[in-house]
Amino acid sequence: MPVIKLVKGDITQQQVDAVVNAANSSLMGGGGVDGAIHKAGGPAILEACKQIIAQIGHLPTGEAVVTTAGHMPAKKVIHTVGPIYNATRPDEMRNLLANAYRNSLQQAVAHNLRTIAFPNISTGVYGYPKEEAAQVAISTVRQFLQAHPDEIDEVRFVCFDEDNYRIYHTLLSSEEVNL
Ligand code: AR6
Repeated sequence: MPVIKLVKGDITQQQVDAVVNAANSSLMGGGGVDGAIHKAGGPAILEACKQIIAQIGHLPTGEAVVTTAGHMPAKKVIHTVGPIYNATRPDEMRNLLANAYRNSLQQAVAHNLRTIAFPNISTGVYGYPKEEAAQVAISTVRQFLQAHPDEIDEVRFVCFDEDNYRIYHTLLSSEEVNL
């Protein structure tokens, strides 16, 4: 069975098959974890993103694509786009955030990437409440792993800020996970 792990730190330093990027639909880089990934991986990532955008125009919210990880220890980057939080549409927010996690995992399976590190998608600039986002992230990942027990070895939640780390620690410590 795959394991779920929790670490506090910088996703660009993770030795995994794939790190997930909380990008925007343009895939042209930005701040937060997106800026950190492009900086750590170097220009090869933006080059690959430009080629993808030339073909698809933009990456819709909830979808995911794979590029090189450039100079990072990871083999690949899975770019996904979380929702910009809108409190008047909570169901739509949950669905879009769940799609971002699920489609990232689907891309991992499609590219035979067996260890995947996720940042806390949408909980920075995009304003998704951290506790609710963590519940969506954990339940979506857990469901996916139950359905694909032989295709993924590890999902690692990489929390950069103390708030998210504490929330994930509380939610995950009641589960059979490797903390
Ligand atoms: N490693 C892991 N997590 C990080 C790192 C890092 N190096 N740096 C920040 N975080 P955000 P979003 C965490 O704003 O809310 C960008 O400009 C951070 O603590 O990066 O999905 C894109 O281009 C937070 O918990 O992403 C988009 O325009 C989490 O990453 C937009 O921001 C997500 O925060 C996407 O917004």
